[in-house]
Amino acid sequence: MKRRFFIEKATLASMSTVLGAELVFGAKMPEGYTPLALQDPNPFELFSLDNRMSVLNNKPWNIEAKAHLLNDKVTPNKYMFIRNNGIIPEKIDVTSWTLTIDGESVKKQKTYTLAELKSKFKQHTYQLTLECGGNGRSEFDPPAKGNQWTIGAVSCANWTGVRLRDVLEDAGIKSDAVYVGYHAADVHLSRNPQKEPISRGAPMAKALQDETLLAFQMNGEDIPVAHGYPLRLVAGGWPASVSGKWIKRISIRNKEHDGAKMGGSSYRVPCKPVAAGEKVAEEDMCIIESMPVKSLITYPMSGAILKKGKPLSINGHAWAGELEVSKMEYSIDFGATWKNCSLEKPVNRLAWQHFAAVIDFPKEGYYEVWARATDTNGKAQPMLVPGWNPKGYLNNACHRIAVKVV
Ligand SMILES: Nc1nc2c(c(=O)[nH]1)N[C@H]1C(S)=C(S)[C@@H](COP(=O)(O)O)O[C@H]1N2
Ligand SMILES: [Mo]
Repeated sequence: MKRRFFIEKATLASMSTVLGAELVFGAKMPEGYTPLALQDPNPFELFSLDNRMSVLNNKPWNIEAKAHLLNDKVTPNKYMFIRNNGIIPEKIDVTSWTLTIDGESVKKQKTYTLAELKSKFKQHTYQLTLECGGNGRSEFDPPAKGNQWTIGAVSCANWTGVRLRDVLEDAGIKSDAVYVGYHAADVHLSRNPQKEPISRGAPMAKALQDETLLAFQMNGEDIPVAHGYPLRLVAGGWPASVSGKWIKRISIRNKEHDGAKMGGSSYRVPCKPVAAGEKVAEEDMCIIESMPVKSLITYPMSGAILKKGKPLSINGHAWAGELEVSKMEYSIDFGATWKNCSLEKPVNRLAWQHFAAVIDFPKEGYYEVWARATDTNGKAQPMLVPGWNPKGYLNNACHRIAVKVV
C-alpha cells in the first residue's frame, strides 16, 4: 500500500512563511521532516566555537568546554561555554539600544544609550571567572534535572566595561536599596512576550563592588552575540546566572529581587545539608552567592600515556568565588597523600589562578592525578561529589585525570 503523508496545510503555510518562498512539493515531504533551511545551523560555525566543544542542548543552546580546551590563562572566545535559558535575541539594534535604571529604590529613573554609557563613565578591564551554578551537575546521584554539565561550564575572560556602581550612583540609590535585578532582551522558550527566561540579580554589596561591570567588550572585542552583545552584567565569583546577558534594564529593589529563576529551587540550595533525594521545602532553600573553591587540570588531557622514568608536568586553574585560592595540591594515590603545586596570584580579584606541578611516578601502571584547591578560609575541595541538592548545583569535587606509565 502506498504510504501517505499528512502534513497539515497550516504547517506547510508557516514553513513557507519562514522560508520566504512557497514550499512547492511540501505535500510530498516525509512525515516529521524538517527542510534543510529550517534545520539547526552548525553550532560551531554559528558561534565560532572549536568543534571539540560539547553541545548539551540546542533548544536553548547550551554548550560546554572540555578540561584540556581550557588550558589558556585567559579563555579564548572559541572555548567559552554558552548557557542560555531562552532564545538569543534575534534582532539587536545597537544604535537604538538603551539601558534603563529603575526600581523602587532608584532616586531618578534614567535611560542611557550605549554611547552615553561608554563616554560618561570610566572604563575598566578585569579578568573574571564565570562558572555556571550547575557546572558538575552530571555527577549527582540521584540525578538532577537540567543540563548535564560535566566540568566545562567555566571561563575566565577579559571583560571591559563600566562599573555598575558608577551607573547606579549616577541615577541615585535610595537608602532602602537591598538588591538589583536585571531584565534582558532574550526571549522565553514559549515566545510569550509576558514571560522572561531569566531575571536574576545580586544584593547591593555585590552590585557595588569594583569588579562588577556592565561590560561591552570580551577579550578586547565586542561581546559575541551568544555571550550578551551589546551589553552584559559581569559579576565574577558568583553563579554566572547573576551575570545577565543582553541587559536592557536594571532595577534597584527595596527587597530581594523576585524575577524569573530567583525562587523555588532555581539557583538555590538547601540552607542546611539534606539526604540525597530528599524533598526540601521552599523556605529551607537559600540563594547561592559566592561559588565554592574549585580547580581544573587543563594539561595533560585525561588518558595521557607517559614513558617510564619521565616526569609529568601538569597545569591548570583554581578559583574560589569571592575568595582567593591559598593552596593547591595534587595526589597520585587516590587522596591518601598530597603534595604542593606551585600557585600564581590572581591578576586581579575574582580571576582564576594558575597552578603547575612536576610529578614523578614510582613504576609502570595506571594512575590518577587528583587536584585539590584550598581557599583563604581554609576550606578545601571535597575529593568526591559534595552535598546533594535538588537541582545539582555547586559540585566542586576534585578534578581527576587518568595517566598510564608504560
Ligand atoms: N539574559 C540572560 N542572561 C543570562 C542567561 C540567560 O539565559 N539569559 N544565562 C545565565 C547563566 S545561567 C549563565 S551560566 C551565564 C552563561 O554565560 P555565557 O553563556 O556567556 O557563558 O549567563 C547568564 N546570563
Ligand atoms: Mo548558569
